[in-house]
Amino acid sequence: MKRVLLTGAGGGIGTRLRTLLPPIYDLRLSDLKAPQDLRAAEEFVAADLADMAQVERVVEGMDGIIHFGAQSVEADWDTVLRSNIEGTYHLFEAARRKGVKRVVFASTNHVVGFYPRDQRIGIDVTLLPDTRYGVSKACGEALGALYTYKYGLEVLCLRIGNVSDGPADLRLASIWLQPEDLVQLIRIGLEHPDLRYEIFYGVSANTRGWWDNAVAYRYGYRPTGDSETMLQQARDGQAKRAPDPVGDHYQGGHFASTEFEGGLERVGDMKR
Ligand code: 15L
Repeated sequence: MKRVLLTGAGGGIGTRLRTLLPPIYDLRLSDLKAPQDLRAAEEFVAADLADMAQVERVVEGMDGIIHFGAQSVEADWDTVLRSNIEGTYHLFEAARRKGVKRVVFASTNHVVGFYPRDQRIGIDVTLLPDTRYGVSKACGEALGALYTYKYGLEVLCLRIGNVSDGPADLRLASIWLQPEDLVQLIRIGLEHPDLRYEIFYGVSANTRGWWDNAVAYRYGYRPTGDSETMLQQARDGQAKRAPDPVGDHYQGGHFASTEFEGGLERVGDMKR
């Protein structure tokens, strides 16, 4: 794996990857516009994911793609439709047309955000998206499966928790992903010889984690981060949050409680 395209290079995770990945891959960065701090040694090609011709141009000549370009939180339907559903379709279709073999797709924990926090879940549970954003990422996972089985791409979907230097509240302590562990996951996605189509949770080895990431471990993932070492910081952050009975119940947190109609008793928990 030599030439790798990173979409969403100007976003929060993209910015971290611009530092962490260059020792490993020859990167082409892309986003709607160039990061302000673009360095002379960095290659940047602007592209709007909503425009198929631009996406084809940016994937040309790449061996692999790390696809982080997206609307990354909840938004109105037109926004998620254009950026995340049509945009991800363009990305996979352009990869097929241009012969790019591998795609690492940034999915999210919000495809399963309506599972309660006291339930440990694997990757094979019924999807329960907590937002239109979560629905759009579930569509991206499905597109990845289609392009793998129908057209021979190889795709890793990462249901990412929260990438940061440390957890800002207790929910984030359960879903924290240390940036270096994300790099391990990306390397499996781009380099593992046995990978065809898989879904992993993008999460570190948090003592208070909610997700069974056995499939990732089978591919050799060995996370080194555990948010327990920063628990006090998470507790302090939590103490500053307003109580949120719905958000505090579900794994998706405030993504789940935003626009939620009625109380928790209305729907109950999915029991499988
Ligand atoms: C996500 O999918 C978001 O992209 C990120 O900004 C975080 O908010 C994260 O989920 C989360 O669940 O906290």
